Amino acid sequence: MTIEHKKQSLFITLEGGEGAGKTTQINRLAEALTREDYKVITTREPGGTPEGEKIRSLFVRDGGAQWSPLAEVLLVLAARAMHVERVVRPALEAGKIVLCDRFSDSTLAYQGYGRGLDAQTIGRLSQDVLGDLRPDLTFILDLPPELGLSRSTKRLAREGLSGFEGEDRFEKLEMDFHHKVREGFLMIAKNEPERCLVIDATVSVDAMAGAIWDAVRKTL
Ligand code: T5A
Repeated sequence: MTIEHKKQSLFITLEGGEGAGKTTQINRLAEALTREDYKVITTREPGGTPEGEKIRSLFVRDGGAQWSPLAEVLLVLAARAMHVERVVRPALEAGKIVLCDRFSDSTLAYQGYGRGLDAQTIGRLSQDVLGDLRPDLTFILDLPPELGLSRSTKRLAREGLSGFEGEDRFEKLEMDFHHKVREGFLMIAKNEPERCLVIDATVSVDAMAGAIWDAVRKTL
């Protein structure tokens, strides 16, 4: 017996500061959609392809490196170019739902609002990589950075990772940076209310999953 999967191409991104619960919520959403017979892929940035994962390690794990904000954008865009071409576009063309842990809003929030690179430069450099591709729906998981960082630190400790072994590069940067990133995400949501939905990430995993599922169901 062949199982008929529902065909619907939809590009959903989850964004937010460190430890906001993106990975947890992507897994919950993928389970819910799969139960309803949608074809789903989950992926992440930086990363999503073998080449992109190499850039992720350079970018995230190399705690000694002092990349300039422009160099950081070029690194994430190199990974994104591979990811869009090899993973995201083919999956959407095949009628799948793509759930992506971070995408272009992270570049604007971290390198733009956080590190001060101007939005126009980021937009211009991103243009050839993205073409007409934009997420259909973006969840911005919002919480005070102090809470997110304490969740991330606990997770890394549970996994036995610390120092340069863990993906802790940005978590070492000062709180002021994380506050700017949070404000950046909220500004993005304010500027594009038809695409972005802010989710309170201070509540339980189940409550967050419920709010996300309600919004996705309306879009399907
Ligand atoms: N970056 C990325 C840029 O600077 N520019 C870019 O363009 C891009 C794409 C890597 C870094 O790259 C930067 C941003 C980042 O610094 P990442 O790995 O996605 O990005 O970074 P993190 O946000 O640090 O990833 P985390 O895995 O730490 O956070 P998640 O995925 O948001 O959270 P999750 O689900 O792993 O949860 C963290 C912990 O909290 C618990 C979980 O069980 C887990 O232990 N938790 C909750 N606890 C209580 N209540 C809830 N509601 C909870 N939800 C989850």
